Order: sequence, then structure tokens, then C-alpha cells
Amino acid sequence: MADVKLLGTWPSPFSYRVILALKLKGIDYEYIEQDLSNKSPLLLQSNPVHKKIPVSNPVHKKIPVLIHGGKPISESMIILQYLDESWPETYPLLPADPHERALARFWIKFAEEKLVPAFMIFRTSGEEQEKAVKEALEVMEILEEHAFGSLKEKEFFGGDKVNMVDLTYGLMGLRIVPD
Ligand SMILES: N[C@@H](CCC(=O)N[C@@H](CS)C(=O)NCC(=O)O)C(=O)O
Repeated sequence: MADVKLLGTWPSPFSYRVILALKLKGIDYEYIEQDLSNKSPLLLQSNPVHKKIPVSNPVHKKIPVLIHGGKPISESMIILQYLDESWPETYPLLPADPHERALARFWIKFAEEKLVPAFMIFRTSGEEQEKAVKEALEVMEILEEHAFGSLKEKEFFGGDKVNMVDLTYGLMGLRIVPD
């Protein structure tokens, strides 16, 4: 039996952050697809926060959950950091240089605080939606300048190799692709 299990759902960008990180690091894992309309006992017992928090503040949700050696870890970005700390000898998900690391953490925080809430445009209507659209456009302008602008100097937003910054942002596009 695999020592690493991932509870996730298609097409959650948060699950796919972890899947890509596991693949980049070459870690063998067992993927266990979850039905969010009928949560499995394994999922409910693995995530300590069962209560649904409003979508405007999507801090603790149910998936993804990584279970390593029987111990569960929730929250995609915390899982990515855990993977990097637990498998330091494999593909690094953060840059080695302290300044570049700090920049990577800054953009990861920006995504969690500004980009994820920007998706409220799909869950609101009327005046509330207009406000959400205005805020989302401001976030996109900042990203256009800093993410795409930075590609003149490096291969990816996170640096010359795909790293945690790219995993944070890359899959958010899934949310805006029509079904
Ligand atoms: N901040 C969380 C967000 C995870 C999240 O939003 N998961 C959603 C699926 S995409 C979920 O589990 N929803 C279940 C529910 O709302 O009951 C992370 O990065 O892991």
C-alpha cells in the first residue's frame, strides 16, 4: 500500500496543485477521488475542519488532503510546503536563494488573498458582481504586469524552473475554462 495518499476531486485546481507537486518531486502516491456531495468517512475524519466556511473566505475546505504515513495534512499550499520539507532531496518547489524565496512566498500569499476571492465574479450577481468584477480586473492587471512582465527575464513566473508560484497560479485557469 502506498505510504502517500491524496484525497482530491476533478477538476479542483487545489487538488491539481498537489498532484503536479507530487509528480515534479517524483513521489509515488495513491490518488483517491472524492465525491464532495457525499463525503467519505476517510475524508471527514482526515480533515479537522468539517464546517463549511463561506466561499468569500475559502480557507479550510475538505479537499485536497494528503495522508502521509497515516497522518493527514490539509490546505494545498501547506501540503506543498510539507512535501518540500519532507522530500528535500527531490525537485525543489521553492528557490534556494532567500530573497527569491521571499518573493515566491509573497506571490503565493497574493494568490491566496486576492486571486482566489476574485472568482466571486462567478458566484455573485447585480451590484455585488459589479464590485467583484472591478476588483478581479485590478488583480488581473497586477498579475499581467508582474507575472507576464517577469517572463522577459525568466522562463516562468516563479523563476527559470516551474516552482510553487507556478503551481499556485497555473491551475486557476481551469476555473475560467468553460465546461
Ligand atoms: N484553500 C483550500 C481550498 C480547497 C477547496 O476550496 N476545496 C473545495 C473543492 S475545489 C472543497 O473541498 N469543497 C468542499 C465543500 O465546500 O464542502 C486549499 O487550498 O486547499
